[in-house]
Amino acid sequence: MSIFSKNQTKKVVVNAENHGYKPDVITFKAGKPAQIKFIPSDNMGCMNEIVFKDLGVDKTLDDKKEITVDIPTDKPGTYNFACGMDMFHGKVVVK
Ligand SMILES: [Cu+2]
Repeated sequence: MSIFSKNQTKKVVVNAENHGYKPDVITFKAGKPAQIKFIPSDNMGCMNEIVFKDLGVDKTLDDKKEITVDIPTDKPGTYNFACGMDMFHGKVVVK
């Protein structure tokens, strides 16, 4: 199987005590399907909500379950994300 047909999946750990998102910058290659899995931790606070304003995504990390966000990779771009109160930030770069 060609590596070019492979999905790109990356994990981000969410922890309000540990300065937010680890990592807080996630890079994907344009042209391949891409997803981020947000992994909740024991210390969530308002970070239990994940907002991608540009993508119209607003999801809740309930009950310590991870959530998956699909990232469009049809063209290069940057998508910012934040917690529900817009205090913690991260960004996704498609290039
Ligand atoms: Cu917050």
